[in-house]
Amino acid sequence: MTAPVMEQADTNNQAAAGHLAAAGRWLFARGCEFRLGVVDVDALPPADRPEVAFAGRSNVGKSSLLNAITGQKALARTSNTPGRTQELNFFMLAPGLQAQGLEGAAWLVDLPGYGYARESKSRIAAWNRLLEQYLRGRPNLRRVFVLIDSRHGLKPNDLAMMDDFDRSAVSYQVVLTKSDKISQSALAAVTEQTLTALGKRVAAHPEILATSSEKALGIDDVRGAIAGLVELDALGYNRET
Ligand SMILES: Nc1nc2c(ncn2[C@@H]2O[C@H](COP(=O)(O)OP(=O)(O)OP(=O)(O)O)[C@@H](O)[C@H]2O)c(=O)[nH]1
Ligand SMILES: [Mg+2]
Repeated sequence: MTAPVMEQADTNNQAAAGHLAAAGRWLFARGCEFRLGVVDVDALPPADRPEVAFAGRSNVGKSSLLNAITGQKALARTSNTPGRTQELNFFMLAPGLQAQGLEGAAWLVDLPGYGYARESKSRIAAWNRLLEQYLRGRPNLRRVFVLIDSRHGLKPNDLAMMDDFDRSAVSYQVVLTKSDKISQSALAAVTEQTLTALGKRVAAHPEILATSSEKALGIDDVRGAIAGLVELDALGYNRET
């Protein structure tokens, strides 16, 4: 008896994922614009619409993923120099749409990277303080995507940040990056290890996504995950179109 029920659940999940991927493509086809870079939490834009943030170690591929999901090669600055993105950069998704009289579907936030070599203690402290203040000031933050290099898996500073998210009940989802750099079997192994490590974490999303910005893999999955966090109906999205 259980097998057909499981199959039905799988079919329903696949259908839901398909709808979200379509919604994600619709949403991200409506463009994305850089609005402001913030170095001080006093300068944060109003917390009045859904927000998702991208966090992760320096050089993990945050800015590249933002460029890939928005289809704009130079939207967020990318570089080979770790620590390049020093501010919180706010991007307005679908600026031409409106919901509840407000412009845009959501804020996408490119957070400064952490954990690059030779980082001073004072810089680590400043990063921690900025993140803490940011999280405290953003009740509209729907999810943080925690980017993890698929070649390296979870590192101590990733775990420390997730501890903070668990403690402050900030929902987060792991996204493996640079999947083009490893074999399918290595990707399966790191996925399994990561899922096991996330199992007991209260604020972790139970699914993880594997992506390559370079080869455009998993990009619709990230778009779909974001589409599931915004007010699609209020923004005028019609499933049938
Ligand atoms: N092969 C491959 N390289 C990637 C991918 N994503 C990013 N990179 C490269 O990794 C480097 C760092 O990418 P960024 O997107 O700048 O990383 P970041 O996380 O924004 O870095 P910081 O802003 O310094 O924290 C760049 O050289 C990218 O071209 C990917 O999917 N595949
Ligand atoms: Mg960056």
